[in-house]
Amino acid sequence: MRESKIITIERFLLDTQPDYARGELTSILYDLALAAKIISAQTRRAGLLDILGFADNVNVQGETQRKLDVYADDVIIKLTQHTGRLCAMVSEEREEVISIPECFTKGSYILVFDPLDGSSNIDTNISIGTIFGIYKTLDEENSGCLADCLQPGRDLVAAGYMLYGTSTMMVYSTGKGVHGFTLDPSWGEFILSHENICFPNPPAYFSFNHAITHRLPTPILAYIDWLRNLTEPTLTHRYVGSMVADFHRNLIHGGVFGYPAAPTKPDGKIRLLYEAAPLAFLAEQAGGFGSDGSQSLLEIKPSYIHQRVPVFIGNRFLVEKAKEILFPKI
Ligand code: AHM
Ligand code: MG
Repeated sequence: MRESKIITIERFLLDTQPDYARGELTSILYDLALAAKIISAQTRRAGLLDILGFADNVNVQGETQRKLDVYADDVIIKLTQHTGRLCAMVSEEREEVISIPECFTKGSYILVFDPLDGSSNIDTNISIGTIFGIYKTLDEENSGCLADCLQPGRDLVAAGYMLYGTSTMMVYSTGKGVHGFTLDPSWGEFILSHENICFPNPPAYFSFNHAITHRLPTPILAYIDWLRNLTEPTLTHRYVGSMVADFHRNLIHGGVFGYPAAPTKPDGKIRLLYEAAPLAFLAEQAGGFGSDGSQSLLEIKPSYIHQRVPVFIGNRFLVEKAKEILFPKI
């Protein structure tokens, strides 16, 4: 008989931390789990606390920041910048690299994050999430300069996301499989609920925004048609509009999420550093693949921190088919 166990995220992190991490990476992940609890609590009370609606600022992407975006960004920075583990951060909500204030010790890791992915869904009570990636610095001095932040996804030492959905989950990988934890709100603990997640086969879903399909180039339309007409297996279309939620559903049930380039969005919409690369890292760890249509998302070195990239991510054979159709061998 299989003995059942209750394993908290803290216990799992301590038991599985990589040898080289010396506890530092483990503490960053633990701080992020705490950030997830705080953001989740605020998300649940959003309507009551008059948090819904827009903050006054427009972020670097030209999008109006919602109050919860600002809150989530603030929580992550305040929980991590003083710990002596990080030497720089990049957030979707901040134009420049975030330096660690002089009064705090610098560490040897870089944290990149989208504090609240899918924020257009906040005021309609639809799942949203946080995405993060963690890199090592490139130099011994822990300077935390721009070059440290512009590393390809292949060099990630850890990545993950938090999903604020029907339950709150934290899913992460340090390069040894993908593991998911569900928050028990009454205990305030993340409990291991999904160990060693792999994309199942056959997959069940494909996820594209069909409102933009009329603007897409013919080869992309041919690929979407291939997905639509697949018979073994047949795929159903689902699109939340929060990439983290679409990715999570497809990770659990199998499928592919795509946000291609279009004439109006020549580089696509998804940000490489803190959205696409962390999810591509998780996808590979779960037996899947993430590509920009021609190459692995993990091989692309960002030229600037808010760079956008076309994205196809999910079960490997579904993603590889995109390249076959987009770049046929002559
Ligand atoms: P955000 O980080 O500002 O929320 O934007 C990214 C989101 C993704 O989560 C989602 O897949 C995409 O934008 C949805 O875009 P669209 O509404 O064009 O389909
Ligand atoms: Mg966002």
